[in-house]
Amino acid sequence: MASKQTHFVAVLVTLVSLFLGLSGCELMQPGPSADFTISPVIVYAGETFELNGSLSLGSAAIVSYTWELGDGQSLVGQQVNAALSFPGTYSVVLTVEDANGNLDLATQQMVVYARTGTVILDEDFADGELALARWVLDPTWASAGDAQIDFIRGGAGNALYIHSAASRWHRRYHAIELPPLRVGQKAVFSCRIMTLRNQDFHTFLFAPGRVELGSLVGALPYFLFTNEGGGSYIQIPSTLGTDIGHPVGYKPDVYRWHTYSFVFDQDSFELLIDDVSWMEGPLDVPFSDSSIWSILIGEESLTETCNAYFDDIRVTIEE
Ligand SMILES: [Ca+2]
Repeated sequence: MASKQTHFVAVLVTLVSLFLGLSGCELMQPGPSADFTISPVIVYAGETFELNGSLSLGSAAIVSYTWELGDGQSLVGQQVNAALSFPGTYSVVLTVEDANGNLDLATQQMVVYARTGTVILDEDFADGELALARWVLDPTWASAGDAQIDFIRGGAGNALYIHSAASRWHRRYHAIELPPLRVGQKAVFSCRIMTLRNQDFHTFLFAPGRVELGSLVGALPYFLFTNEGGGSYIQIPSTLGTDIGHPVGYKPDVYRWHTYSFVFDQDSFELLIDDVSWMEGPLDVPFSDSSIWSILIGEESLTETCNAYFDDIRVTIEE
């Protein structure tokens, strides 16, 4: 009897072991594992790239590959060609399904760049007064009547004329969206300005990058020309108005156009006046932290006045 009972227990143990073993075998057949590659490594807006899901694994056959590109596009296939129309950062998601109906997904962040040479903004005020609507007035201090579009002979054509009084703070802005900058690329902001010395005090502002109009947090360095204090200021907004240099001394130069350009890469800036480099330095805030910027022109001084023409405001992506 004792041996029969022992034998029965042994059989039971064997059966249980077999059952657990079979269960274990099922656990050894996991669902699929999604993985994919994107090529080429650098992707530009509007240009074809390839998504390849063949790195995905599964103990059962993978029967479907579904792609979500992050802009609303959805594609199907192990290997697909795609394009994204606009620069930016996208989350690309691959979902795979195996023959047992098990799913897995993989996500990759993908940066889409703009080609060098892309023109983000080119404002020449050619359409006259209509342009005023594109350059929105900050009504905090100034009134709309403090600016107008004038026609200037000698090549400039229409230009924006700001002539606010001493008690004003005339700011006009235009929002732009900048693409992510690939290593080696730069964003170049430029503006032609002509000041008029028909009064004792005048000032002008060219502030290429504000995240919020009313706040300097996260903004890019800007250029303020004023005769108060005897010159011009490059200001690093994160230190709120602390001027870091006076690249141009106060020397009224009237009825003559000058081109002011800021060049930004991911962590530094350079100011050029008439294509001559006047100043450069590091950026406190990495350039790519925001893609939406407002370009400000006008003045930011309540003690002086603005009497200047602005024209040919351009933003380009350069190398
Ligand atoms: Ca013009």
